Amino acid sequence: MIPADPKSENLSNEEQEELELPQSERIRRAHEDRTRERRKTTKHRERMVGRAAASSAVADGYTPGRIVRTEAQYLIAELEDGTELRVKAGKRTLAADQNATLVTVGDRVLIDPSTTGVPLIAEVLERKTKLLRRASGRSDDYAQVIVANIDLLVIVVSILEPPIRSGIIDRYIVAGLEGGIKIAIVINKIDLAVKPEIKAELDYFLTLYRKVGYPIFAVTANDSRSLTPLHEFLAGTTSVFAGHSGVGKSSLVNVLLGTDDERTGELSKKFRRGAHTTSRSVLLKLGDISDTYVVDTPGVREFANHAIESTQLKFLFVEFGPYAEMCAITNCSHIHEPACAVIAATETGAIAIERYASYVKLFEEALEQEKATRERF
Ligand SMILES: Nc1nc2c(ncn2[C@@H]2O[C@H](COP(=O)(O)OP(=O)(O)OP(=O)(O)O)[C@@H](O)[C@H]2O)c(=O)[nH]1
Ligand SMILES: [Mg+2]
Ligand SMILES: [Zn+2]
Repeated sequence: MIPADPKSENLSNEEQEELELPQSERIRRAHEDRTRERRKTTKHRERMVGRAAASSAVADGYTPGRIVRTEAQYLIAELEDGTELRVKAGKRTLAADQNATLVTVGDRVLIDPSTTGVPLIAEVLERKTKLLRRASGRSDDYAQVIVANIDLLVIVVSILEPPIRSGIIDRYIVAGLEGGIKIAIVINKIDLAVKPEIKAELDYFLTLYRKVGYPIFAVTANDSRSLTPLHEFLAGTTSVFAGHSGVGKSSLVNVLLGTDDERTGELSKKFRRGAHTTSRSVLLKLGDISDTYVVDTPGVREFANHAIESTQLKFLFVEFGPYAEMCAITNCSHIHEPACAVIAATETGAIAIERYASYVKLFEEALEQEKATRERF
């Protein structure tokens, strides 16, 4: 499980000798060393995290991997040689990210191969980016990490069935930006945009988000040619497809993969909404293009943003920037202040009313969360 280092000419004699040992002996020794270390220091955690960053993982006897999906209580890690390994996380699993989901799809992990039975994730490495949502049914600020270490959030909506709403798009934009992730928007099911008023709505949203500055694609999973620009855009990235249930995330992923691997579902006849077909996130390699991965996620009914400071929220609505400079009051929240240039720009239509409405909604939610936090302490 521990691949010999191909760059072995850079190793010291001792390390070189280590590599010549049978793999089982190497693992045993590495594990012994680690156990000794562990006992030596109380600052063990910090050191482990620091060391992991220095990527001495293999020399330490740990196998690096990336979590690609879950399977019941287990996680499936893809190892560097491309093979998959069933692993688990436990009380002894260390994580740089506190008060958040311990392990999730996209996480880079170090696996302890010396444990008997299902190997244990020794450590979850620091997440470069993360997509967070507020954990339902919890009042503290615990963050549910939907997916980690992705470059691009592809917000999927459908023009009809279910109908497009900017509220969910803006929530995801905020969550993506907050997590350090780039944004793209996909409007699916354009084959259903037949009536002139639906076509007009499609054009309206395309123009709106293009103007704000996010790449946006109008596609239909029923015609793979409509996906060519998106396909090219995804090359070289690790992206996550997120959105309401039934908008066609899995259908699109299937077309992009050129397979039927991802299960897709029927819409409920009554509501024309998705029936939550995809039940867990899965990271997939996009066929022939190297280093291109996509994570298909289960559809959400609603998306509650994880705690964002009310005073910081305005910076995530990028098109407010040029107007905010002209507000009469410094640190204007653009909610109630007199001579607010953002409100004025919304009135003239320079800022889309939907975007401003999303801002107000999210601002109020942020205030509520801050109040709840104050009351807890
Ligand atoms: N007309 C039309 N139907 C589509 C299109 N894309 C997907 N569908 C249909 O929409 C339904 C839902 O598609 P899924 O791909 O399962 O949707 P999903 O977003 O993965 O849903 P969840 O897994 O529940 O989140 C299926 O019946 C698809 O056949 C499209 O471009 N046009
Ligand atoms: Mg799905
Ligand atoms: Zn203002």
